Amino acid sequence: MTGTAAPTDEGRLVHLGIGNFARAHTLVATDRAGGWSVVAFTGRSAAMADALNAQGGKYGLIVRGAEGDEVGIVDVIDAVHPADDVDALVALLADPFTAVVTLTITEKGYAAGNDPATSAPARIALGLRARREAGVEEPIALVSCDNLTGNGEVLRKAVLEAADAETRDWFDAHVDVISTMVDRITPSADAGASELVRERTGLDDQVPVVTEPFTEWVLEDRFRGRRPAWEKAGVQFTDDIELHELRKLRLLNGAHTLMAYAGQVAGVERVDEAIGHREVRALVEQLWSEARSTLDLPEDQLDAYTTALEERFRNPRLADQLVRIAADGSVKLPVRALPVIAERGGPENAPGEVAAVAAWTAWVTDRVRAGEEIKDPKADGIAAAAGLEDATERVTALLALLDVPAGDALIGAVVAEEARLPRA
Ligand code: CS2
Repeated sequence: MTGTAAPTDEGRLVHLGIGNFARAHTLVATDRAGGWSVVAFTGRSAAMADALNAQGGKYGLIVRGAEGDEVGIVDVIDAVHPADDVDALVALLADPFTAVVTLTITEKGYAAGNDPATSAPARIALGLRARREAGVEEPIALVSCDNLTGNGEVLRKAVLEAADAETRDWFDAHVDVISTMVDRITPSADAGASELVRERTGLDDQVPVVTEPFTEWVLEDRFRGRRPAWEKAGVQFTDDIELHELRKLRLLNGAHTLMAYAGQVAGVERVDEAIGHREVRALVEQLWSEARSTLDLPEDQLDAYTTALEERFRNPRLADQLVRIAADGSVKLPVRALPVIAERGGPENAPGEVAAVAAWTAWVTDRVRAGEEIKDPKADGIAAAAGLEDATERVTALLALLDVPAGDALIGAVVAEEARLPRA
C-alpha cells in the first residue's frame, strides 16, 4: 500500500458530470493547481462532449462581477466522454495514474440505483472492480461535490451498494471518500457569452461558462493518495466539514430554494429581482434567522456570511434565473429546509422554512395547471398530486414525495402559508 505518496504530485483526475458548475469551480482550481490533467464524462446530455472535444477541451470562463467581466481560458481537460462510455471510465479507474475522481452529478444522481447504464455510482463500482482486479495498490479518492449533507458518506453508500462483494472488502484499504463543500453561483450562460469570449481571448467557444467572482471549496483533509495542489488555488482543507456544509446548504441553498419558488409565484424571474422584492426578502430574512439558530457558529461569522450572500444575490449582472434553481425541488427540500424545521421543534417554530416548502407546493401546482414542464425526478408524481382539487389532499400528496415523514402539523402549516405568499 503506497499511502505515503506526496499529495501534490502529477496525476490524472476523472470528473463525472461535466456541466457548467464543475467548469466554473473545481476544474478551475485543478487548472490553477497545475500538473494534473482531467478526463471528464458528461451528465445526461452527450452534447457537451462533442462541443468540448471540438475545441480541444479548452473553454472560456467569464467571471461576472457587479462592475464588469473578467474573461479567461481554462485549459485542463484532455478529453470528454459521454456518460454512457462505461468502458472508458473502467479503463481510466483501473490505471494507477488516476488518483482522484470528482463528481457533480446533482442530488438525484446518488439515488440512481445499481445499474451502470443510468447510475454514476454504479459505474464507479465497476471501475473500482477493474482497479482491484488489475492489482493497483495506489489509493484513489472519490470526491463528491454535490449539495448534500455528508456528501462523501452518501457517495460511499451508493458505490458500495452497487459493488461486488470482493470490491466491498477491498474498498476501505484502497479508496478514500471525501466530503466537500463547494460554492460558486453559476447561472446558464447568456446568448452573448460566446461572442465575449471570442472578442477577449480569440477562442471560438460554443460552450462558455459564466460565473460570479466568489468561489469557495473546502475539503475533508484525509487523502492518503496523490491529489492536485489545490491549496495553490485558495482551496481549504478541514477536519470539520459538516459545519461548512450545513452553513452553505441552509443559508445559501435554503434561501435560493425559497427565492426560486416564492419569487416566481410573486412574478419575478431572477435571483436579484427576488432578493429585491420586499416581501420575498422578508421571507429570506425569516428563513435565515431560523437556519442560523441551528448552526454552531459565532454570530459575527454568521452576520458576515449572510451579508456577503445578500450582496452575491443582488449582483445585477449575473442574471441567475430562478427556474434554474427550481429544478429538482423534491430532492432539494429534504436537504435544505426540512432538517431545520425538525431541529427547531416543528413548523410553528420555523415559518420561513415552511414558506420555502409552501412556495414549492404553490409553484408546482401553478405550473402543472398551466401545462408547463417541471424538471424533477418525481415529475410524474408531482403532476398527479398537483391536479388534486382539495388543498389538504394536494399538499399531503406533494409532501409524500419528499421521502421524509410530514406530519399533520406541517401539512396544515403549508396549506395556510400557501394562501399568504405574495402573488403576482
Ligand atoms: C442552487 C445551486 O441549483 C441550485 O439549487 O442553489 O446551484 C447554487 O447556485 C450553488 O450551490 C452555489 O454554490
